Amino acid sequence: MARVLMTGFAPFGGESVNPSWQAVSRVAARRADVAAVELPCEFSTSLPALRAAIEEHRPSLVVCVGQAGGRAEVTPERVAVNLIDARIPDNAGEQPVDVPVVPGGPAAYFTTLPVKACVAAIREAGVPASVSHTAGTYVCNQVFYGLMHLLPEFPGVRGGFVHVPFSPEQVAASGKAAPSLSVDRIADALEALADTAVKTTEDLVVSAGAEH
Ligand code: PCA
Repeated sequence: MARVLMTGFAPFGGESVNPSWQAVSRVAARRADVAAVELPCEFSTSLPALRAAIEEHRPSLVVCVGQAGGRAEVTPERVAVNLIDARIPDNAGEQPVDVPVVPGGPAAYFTTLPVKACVAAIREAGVPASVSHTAGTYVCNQVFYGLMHLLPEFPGVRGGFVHVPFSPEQVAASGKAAPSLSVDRIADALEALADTAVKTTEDLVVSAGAEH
């Protein structure tokens, strides 16, 4: 039985691949203790798919991963907000604006991953990383919020969300001037993150704050 469940997303926004799914499936191919599941980039189906994956794999750690095109680093997310405000339609053509992920739910949830220790471990593995304080208001934030809302049903299970940059192939295919990281390096980062999260329950007390 897999100890760690990693999810990635289907391609969206006109892309033909999503490095989050490419990287988590690569980690699962490398390691018997990691299961990878692809989530649809759809507001109506992503959270039922996440619940089904947790019920199937019964992990002790859940790491959901998504693409954040334009970011240059692997960024463990600290906080999920109870807000959907879609800039573009999802893969089902839905574009909800200013609706909660969970009606009546708390405004926000914090990750239960030790994000600072994870960032230190990812850097140690040679991959650029930093803590992020916003997962946006699109499907990734929805999945992150939904995960943190769901986890109390699974006592002892910790989890959180990580955004990753474009892959070099995506940047080359579109000609956009955006930073990128190879799928192998993203996979290295996710392995370091999972290993650290499994063994670290108290996060490092170091500054990772931001003024903006
Ligand atoms: N990134 C999007 C949704 C799916 C993905 O990989 C986001 O950041 O919301």
